Amino acid sequence: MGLGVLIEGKWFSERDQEDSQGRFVRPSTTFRNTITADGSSGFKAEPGRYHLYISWACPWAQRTAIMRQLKGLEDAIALSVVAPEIDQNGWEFSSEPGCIPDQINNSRYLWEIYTKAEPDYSGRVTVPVLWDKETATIVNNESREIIRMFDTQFDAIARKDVFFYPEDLRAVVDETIDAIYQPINNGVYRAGFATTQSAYEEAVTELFDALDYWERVLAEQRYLCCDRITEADWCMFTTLLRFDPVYYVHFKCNLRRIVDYPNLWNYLKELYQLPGVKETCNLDHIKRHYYKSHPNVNPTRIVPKGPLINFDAPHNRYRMGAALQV
Ligand SMILES: N[C@@H](CCC(=O)N[C@@H](CS)C(=O)NCC(=O)O)C(=O)O
Repeated sequence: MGLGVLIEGKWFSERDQEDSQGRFVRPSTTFRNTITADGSSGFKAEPGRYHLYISWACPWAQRTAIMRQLKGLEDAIALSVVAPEIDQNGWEFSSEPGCIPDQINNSRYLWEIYTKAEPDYSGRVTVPVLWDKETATIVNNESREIIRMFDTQFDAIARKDVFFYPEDLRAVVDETIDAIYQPINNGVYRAGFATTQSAYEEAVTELFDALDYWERVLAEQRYLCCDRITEADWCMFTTLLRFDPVYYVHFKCNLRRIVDYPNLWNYLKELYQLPGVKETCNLDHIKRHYYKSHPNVNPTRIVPKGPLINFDAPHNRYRMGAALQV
């Protein structure tokens, strides 16, 4: 497969990731502690205490980078960025353009962070990783939970007064994040990593049914949950950004492109153009990661030149009413 795994603290460069029907199965993440504003969880929101490990290529990790940026947490939570291509050693730190080496643990590979946190760790080594310098452990490696913590627990530290989980919308935000996860965020991977025709077709059908549904929603309202940007929009955004450059070709999600959906496409451009967001969009890392890191999907590891997409082109979402200022 080309993706590795830690077993009792030892790195192995190959692992299986499909079930007996050829369906891609994403195991759940393991570090699930929370940071709280008052420290009641054992991890208090404090400036300089936490460190975020990401890849610009990864849609889950980019969610956390976006939230850090939009909340104005760049000074409070420092960043390390791995190299885009995964080889037999998994994610690797580097000083090539766009990367930021690990100045906290001085690791060469990301798996070293996992074994520092838990010497006998068994499981996948994924980004994002939120590291606590004080207790020298991983607080959490689940993007959805990390963005929630940045959004709701760092009020006293965040430089910007924006919220993406408003009290009156909490249920609908959670439902929407759930609703888009399996068919869309994970759906592109289920299509791309399927090893049987039926598993692929199941995933691709569910994916496009869901995109068609949200296209209709966005014809009526500006964002996924209402007329305000919420965490659900950022969960959707990182998948849409990669769709035409990568998923359409590499993962065979090719019934339609995002540019063929007028509402999704304009919505994608609007989110991309909000201040701070495009700084987290590294299409070079994104393309190199996918096309070069999955040799079973793309054995030549050739990265296509196109498509030519202008995410900065004007969008038409203003007609839908006021946007949140970020
Ligand atoms: N559930 C995790 C998923 C993270 C994830 O799967 N990250 C991928 C990159 S896109 C990864 O690090 N994969 C390496 C591997 O599977 O070995 C989250 O949302 O944070």
